[in-house]
Amino acid sequence: MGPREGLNDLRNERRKQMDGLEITPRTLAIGVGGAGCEVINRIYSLMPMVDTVAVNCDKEAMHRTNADVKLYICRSVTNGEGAKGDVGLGRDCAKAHIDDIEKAMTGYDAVFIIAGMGGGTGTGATPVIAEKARSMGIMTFVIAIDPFSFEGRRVQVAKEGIAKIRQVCASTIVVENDLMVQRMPDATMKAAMETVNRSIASFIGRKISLIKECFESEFESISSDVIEQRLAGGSSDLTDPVGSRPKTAKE
Ligand SMILES: Nc1nc2c(ncn2[C@@H]2O[C@H](COP(=O)(O)OP(=O)(O)OP(=O)(O)O)[C@@H](O)[C@H]2O)c(=O)[nH]1
Ligand SMILES: [Mg+2]
Repeated sequence: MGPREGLNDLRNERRKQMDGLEITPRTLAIGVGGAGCEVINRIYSLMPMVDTVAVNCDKEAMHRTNADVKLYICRSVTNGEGAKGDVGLGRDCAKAHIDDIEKAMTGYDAVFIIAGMGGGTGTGATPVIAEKARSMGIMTFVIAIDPFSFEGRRVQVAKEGIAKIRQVCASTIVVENDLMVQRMPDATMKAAMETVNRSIASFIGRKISLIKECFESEFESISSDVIEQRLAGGSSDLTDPVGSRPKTAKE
């Protein structure tokens, strides 16, 4: 038996051991506030493999939203009266429910947080949620929707909100509602926003597939390295975890 055949046998053996292993990373999409929850609705209905959480201070919007977990976060802070367009209240509501938020994110490897900027809930709660996710060691991405430039005061509120989110999460992507005005000049505001929501949902779907592929190919390549080292050392014992540990610089 030549060395190549030996290597192939060991690879096949290793694959058999890996077959029963679930190495899929756990990914979660969290929508915050009105716009975020609209995107979550879409993800929930079109991408059943993605776990979803909806966070909002708006009771009626909450009823319209479908998600695996719904967190209505303004009961204690505003007595259930919403965030009233106030960023400080949005932030306080998220802080008041930080244990629920943590519980909803527990066990996930990657989270995508989606929120519209310029109102109270999405702008105020998103930095709190992103910071918590990062402190839990979760790979964290934020998709922040910039309001239309004709929305007045909201534009400045959004700018400050995005800066705050960037302080806690470097992987923040800003999607501008304005882009749709340029691309679909005759569309209504609602149609333009729905187009943005659709593209965010499909972007997240693609990123989640990519993360899964990366994890899987990484795992495969680590395994084959270990196999090759083992073969070079003349041992066929693949189950000894100490022996298969890569050497550190000191060793
Ligand atoms: N693309 C898109 N943008 C939206 C949608 N709804 C609202 N927006 C934008 O997001 C900004 C923030 O709005 P919301 O998400 O409704 O605000 P909120 O976080 O619920 O804030 P409060 O209701 O004040 O607590 C708006 O100014 C709009 O520009 C939506 O469905 N899609
Ligand atoms: Mg709202």
